[in-house]
Amino acid sequence: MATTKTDPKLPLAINGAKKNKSYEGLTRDQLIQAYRLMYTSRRIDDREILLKRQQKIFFQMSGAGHEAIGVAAGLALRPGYDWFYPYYRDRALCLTLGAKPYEMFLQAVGAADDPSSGGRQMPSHWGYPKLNIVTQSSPTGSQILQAVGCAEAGRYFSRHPLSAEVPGGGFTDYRHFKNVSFQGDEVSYVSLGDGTSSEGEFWEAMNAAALGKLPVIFCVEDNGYAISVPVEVQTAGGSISRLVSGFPNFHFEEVDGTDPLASYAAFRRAARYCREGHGPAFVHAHVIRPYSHSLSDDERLYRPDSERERDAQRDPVTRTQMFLLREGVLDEKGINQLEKEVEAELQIAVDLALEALPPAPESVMNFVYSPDLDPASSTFDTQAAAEVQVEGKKPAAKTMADLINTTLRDEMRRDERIVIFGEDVADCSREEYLKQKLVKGKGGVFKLTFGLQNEFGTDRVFNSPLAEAAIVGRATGMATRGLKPVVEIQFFDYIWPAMMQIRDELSVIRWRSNNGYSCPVVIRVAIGGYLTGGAIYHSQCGESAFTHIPGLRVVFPSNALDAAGLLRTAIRCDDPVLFLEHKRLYRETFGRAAYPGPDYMIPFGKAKIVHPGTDLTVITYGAVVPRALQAAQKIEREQGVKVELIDLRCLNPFDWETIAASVAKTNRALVAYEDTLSWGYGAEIAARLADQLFDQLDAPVRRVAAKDTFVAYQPILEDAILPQPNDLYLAMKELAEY
Ligand SMILES: Cc1ncc(C[n+]2csc(CCOP(=O)(O)OP(=O)(O)O)c2C)c(N)n1
Ligand SMILES: [Mg+2]
Repeated sequence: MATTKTDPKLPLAINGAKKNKSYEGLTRDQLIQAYRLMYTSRRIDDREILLKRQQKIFFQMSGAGHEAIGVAAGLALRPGYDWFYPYYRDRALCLTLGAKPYEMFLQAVGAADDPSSGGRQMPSHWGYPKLNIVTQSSPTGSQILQAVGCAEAGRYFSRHPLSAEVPGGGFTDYRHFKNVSFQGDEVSYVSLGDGTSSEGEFWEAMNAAALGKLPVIFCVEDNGYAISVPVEVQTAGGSISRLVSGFPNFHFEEVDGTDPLASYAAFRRAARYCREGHGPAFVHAHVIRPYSHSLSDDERLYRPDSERERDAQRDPVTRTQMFLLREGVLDEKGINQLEKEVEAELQIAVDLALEALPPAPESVMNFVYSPDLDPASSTFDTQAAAEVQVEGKKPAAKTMADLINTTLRDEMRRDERIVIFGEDVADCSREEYLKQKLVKGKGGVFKLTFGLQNEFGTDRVFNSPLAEAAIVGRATGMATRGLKPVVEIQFFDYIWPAMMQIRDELSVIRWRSNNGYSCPVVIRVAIGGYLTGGAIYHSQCGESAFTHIPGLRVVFPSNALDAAGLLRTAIRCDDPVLFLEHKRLYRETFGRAAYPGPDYMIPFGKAKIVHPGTDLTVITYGAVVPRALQAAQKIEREQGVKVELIDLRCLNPFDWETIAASVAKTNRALVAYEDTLSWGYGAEIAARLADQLFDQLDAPVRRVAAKDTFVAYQPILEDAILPQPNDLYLAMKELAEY
C-alpha cells in the first residue's frame, strides 16, 4: 500500500518561470492546453444553462468545479487505450480525452447525431465508443462494478489472446459482432461523487478490485455535498479516504482536485501503479460545486453565502488562470486571446447543434435488441440436424441438470470467451486441493457447474464474493468488452440486489448508447417451488418482473432437451438473457432426454405443443407443464375433453402465433403459471387474447396460478398455495363446460 497526501489548501503558485521548466512532467504548451480545456468545459456549462433558460435544451448538469481533476485524469490516461466509466461531472475529462463541444451540444439538444445516445439520454451522460468512454446512466454508482468487470476482461484477453479472435468460416455466433481490443497494461478509470460512495455497489466494487488486484482507478470527486446532504452526514467520520484505507492492494491518493498539477501528479502515480500490475488505485479529489447540484437545485436554500464564498476562492478555472499569469506562461493578452478563441469555437458548435436534426420517432424500437442477430430466427434452429446425429445410438436419458452441465462444458470447449462465475460455482477455490485430488469439487449448490473449473481452470470458472449486484455488474462490464459471462444467481429469491444492474444497466445499455455498446450476458437462475420445505425464500417465482423489462430475453424451459437447446441459443446470441432453471425440474423423471450433441439449438420464442387437442388450450411453462399434462391426460380419460397443452419455453419473446392458432381452433383458453396470480405473466396473455381473439372465444379466458401470498414451509400450506394438478383439472373442466 502506498499513500500520498497533498494539502488541499496549498496554493498553486510555483515561482520562477522558465521556458523549459517542467510542471509535474507537463510542458508550458500542455499547461495552456489544460487551461483551454478547463475553460471550454466551464463555458459549455454556461452556454447550456443559457440554452436551458431559452428552452432550447431540456436539462442541464454542470461539471463546474470539477474541471482540474478531469483534465488531470484525461492527460494522465490514454483515450482509446484505457477504459473510462465517468460520471456526470466529468465534462472536462471527456473533452481532454477527445470529445468535441459540438458533440456535447448535440446531446443537449437531443439530436439524432449525438454520438453518446442519439437523443436518448440526458446531457452529461457520456459515451464515446471511439475513445473507450463507456455509456453512462443516471443511477449513482452503477458504473463502478462494470469498470471492475471491464478491467477483468482486459486481463483475461491478455492472458488468453486467442479468445479475442473471431472464429473463421462464416457466421457462428455473437463474436462476429464484437470488436475486441486490449492492451496488456490498460487501466479502467471510474469516477463517482462523495455521496455515491455510500452505495453498496461501491463497496462491492472496492472489494472485488482489491481481491483481484485489478487495474482500476477509483476517483471520488468530493465536492462536499450530495445534492443538499453534506459529507459529514453521508460518510462516517467525514472522510472517504479514511474509511477505505484498510483495503489491501490499493494505492491511495488524496489531493486538492482544484489544482491541476497536483491532480495530474496523483493520477500519474495511480496509473503507473495500476499499469505495473500492483492492483487498483484510489484517488480522493477535493473539489467544489459552484453551480448548485443541477439547474433544478438552488444551493442557497441550504448553504450560506459564507460557505459558498469560501469555495469560490478555490475555483479551479480562476486558480489556473492566475497560475498561468504568475508563472508567465500566458500574459493577460494571451489569456484574452485564448478565451476569445474558445468563445468563437463554442458559438459555431452551438449554432450547428441547434440546427441538427432530431431522431425520427419511428426509430424508438431500434436497438432494444441486437440488430445483427435474432435469436428467434432459423439460424438458431438446429434441432432436425441434431436429431439425425443422435438417431441409432439410443443413449441414456439424462436429467435437466445433466444436460445443462454438458451444454456448458461443450460451449466452453467451443468458445474461450465464456467465463462462469457466481456463488459456489467453482469446484474448489483452493485449487491445490483439486490438484492433489484431496477433494472432488462442488460446482454449485445444485452441482450444475460441477467439473468445469477442473477442466477449464480458475481463470474461466471461479467463485465470486456473496454479492449479487457485483455478479451482474462485473459480468456486464466483461460483456461490454466482448467476453461471454455465463453467471449464476444461486436462488431467484436473492436476485433482487442485482435488480438495479439488470433493470437499469444490462437490459438498456445497447438502446441508451444507440448501439454503441452491448453486453450479451447470460444469467442462469435457479427458480421456483414445489420443494416441500423450500418456504418463502427458496421458492419464489417472479418472472413477470423481468419479462416487463425491454431488452432482456427471458427463457424458462420445462425439460432437459429444451434446457440444452435454449441454453446454447442463450450463449451464442447477442442479447442479455435471463435463463430460469426450475429447481424441482433439475432431477425429475419427467422430461429426461439423451444429450442432443454440441450444436443443438432451439430458437427463442417458439412454443412446443406438449399435448395436442381440440377442445381447449392451456398455455403454461416451467414446473406447471408436467402438472398440466397430468390434468390434461386425466380429463381426456374421464371426460373425453381434448386439451391442447402449450409449453411456452421462452417468455420473452413468446410465441403468440402458436397461442393464436390454437385458440382459434379450440375457442377456449386457460393460462397457468406458478407465480402469484395477480399482475402475473398470465395477465399479458389474457389481455392479448381478449384484445386480438375476442371474436374467436366461446368462454372467458381463465387463469390458474399461486395464491396472492408467499410460499410456506409446511408442505400442507405449500400445496394449498401453489397450483396443483387438481386445480388445473377443475379449471379445465369448468372451461370445457362453459
Ligand atoms: C441510485 C440513485 N439514487 C438517487 C439518485 C438521485 N441523485 C442524483 S445525483 C445525487 C447526488 C449525488 O451526489 P454525489 O455522489 O456527491 O455527486 P455530486 O453530484 O455531488 O457530484 C442524487 C441523490 C440517483 N441518480 N441514483
Ligand atoms: Mg458530491
